[in-house]
Amino acid sequence: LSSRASTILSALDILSSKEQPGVYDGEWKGTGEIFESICPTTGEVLARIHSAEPQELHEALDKTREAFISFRTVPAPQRGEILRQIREALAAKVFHLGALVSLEMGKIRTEGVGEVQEFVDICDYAVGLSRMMNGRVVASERPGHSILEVPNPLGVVAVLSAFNFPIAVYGWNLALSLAAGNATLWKPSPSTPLCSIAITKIISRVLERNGIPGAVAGLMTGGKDVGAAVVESQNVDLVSFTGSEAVGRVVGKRVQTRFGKVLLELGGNNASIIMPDADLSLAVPAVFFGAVGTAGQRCTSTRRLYLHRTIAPDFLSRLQKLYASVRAGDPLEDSTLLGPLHTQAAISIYSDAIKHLQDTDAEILIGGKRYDDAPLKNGNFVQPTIAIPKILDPKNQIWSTETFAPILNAAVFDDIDQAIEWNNAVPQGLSSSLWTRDLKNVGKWIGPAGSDAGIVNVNVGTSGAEIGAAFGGNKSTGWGRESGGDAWKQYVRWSACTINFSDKAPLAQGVNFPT
Ligand code: UN1
Repeated sequence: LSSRASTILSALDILSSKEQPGVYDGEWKGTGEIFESICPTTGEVLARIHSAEPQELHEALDKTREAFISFRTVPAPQRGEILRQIREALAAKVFHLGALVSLEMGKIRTEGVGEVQEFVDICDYAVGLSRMMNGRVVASERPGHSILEVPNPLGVVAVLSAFNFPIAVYGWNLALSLAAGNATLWKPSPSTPLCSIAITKIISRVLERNGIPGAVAGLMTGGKDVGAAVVESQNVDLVSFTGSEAVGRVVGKRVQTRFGKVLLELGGNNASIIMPDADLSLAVPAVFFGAVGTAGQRCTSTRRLYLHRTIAPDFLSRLQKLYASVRAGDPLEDSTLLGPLHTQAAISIYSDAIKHLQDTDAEILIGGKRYDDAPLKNGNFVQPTIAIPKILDPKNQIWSTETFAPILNAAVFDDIDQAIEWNNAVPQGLSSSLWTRDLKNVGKWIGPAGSDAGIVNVNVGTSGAEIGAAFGGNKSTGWGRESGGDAWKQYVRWSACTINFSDKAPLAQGVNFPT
């Protein structure tokens, strides 16, 4: 193993070269199939992880349920105190954890640290929440009666997370789930097991110190079979899934079939719209970050760019200059802006999309190829690309599919209504961004005839949302909301409790039923 990899792994207490267990339910175990964690920058195998075999899987699910039974009676502010300690433990390791994200997932250093910061932030939020998960007192129509709406812990929450945010998305779920009094079982992407092991080790130590069962924050690495077993388990009350639309459709149906709760964060296919009065000195760098940041592998990445005709040539020439200056390389180096794609398979997805653009006579303004000189050719590096498709039909696959790679398709419009129509014409509805100084445009954009997305920004790019507002999208993005806002309300079970403290027992609606 390279020395920088060993340094990062040993700082996080992970056995580098050895095979190691990838299941935690109070104890570390795993004697199932072996998964490799492969560095996308160099191709080196970072570790081999044993996933769960079926018996271990069932045991872990049972232990998670038992952990819930004991944890649900811990008062919410005490759960908040545990979250505060988790926050401190994560903050103490933020740079090493960020480096591990860069090493294993491939995003650049500042973004790796940034996603660990999201976990720290949501812990802060959830500490406060632990004293604010309020129910309501509702006025009863009957004398001497009161109605309470009471939030109670829900049960077991399974989090199935994706490779692109191997730490933050689990953080959003765990923090709310733990504040709400649930036990959480994490099934991470099989290609980022080390991130999940490092985080689970940190959290399990805090739980242990507080005498809380480890299975309150369990881990279950593995592939499709393990994911399917978790999704189908009657032991799991809420499945929070982040991933592709195709898999999300299956997960949604399966959970619904057994009447479980589901929270879906699926594809994004996000547009930025640039009006003639936009401040281009802000808009151009924002589109650059949105499209090239994380090598185009955020759900919130900018994939479509709609430019008003009057500013289109100027905008594109400025954007091209930034693209030409991009420094591709090792994501752990401070000067790098562009890391690799996460897997080799993603290179084919990128190449197929470029080929389809070429076959349909799109103009490729810049990019379109792999980096095939050493050392970049050892990793999964592709050039960020701007294309002007000939085809303008938003239903065409060029515009309607989410390609998880740094390809930005641009088109010119004359009228804001046209741009909003294009923005909304795709199946997905995660993030969107309008650049203008005109209040009339803003009003339209955020109103009923505006953007049909969960994130509707003005003079802010499509990616990089803060944790305070609810995060999620409409339509084929799955309608899920995580993180801030009212998202916590999904992690509890609500009871409407009518209490009679009078000497009579009247029926509602004045119904008379004499005995
Ligand atoms: C994702 O890509 O799955 O808003 C999450 C953002 C990040 C989270 C992205 N805070 O881009």
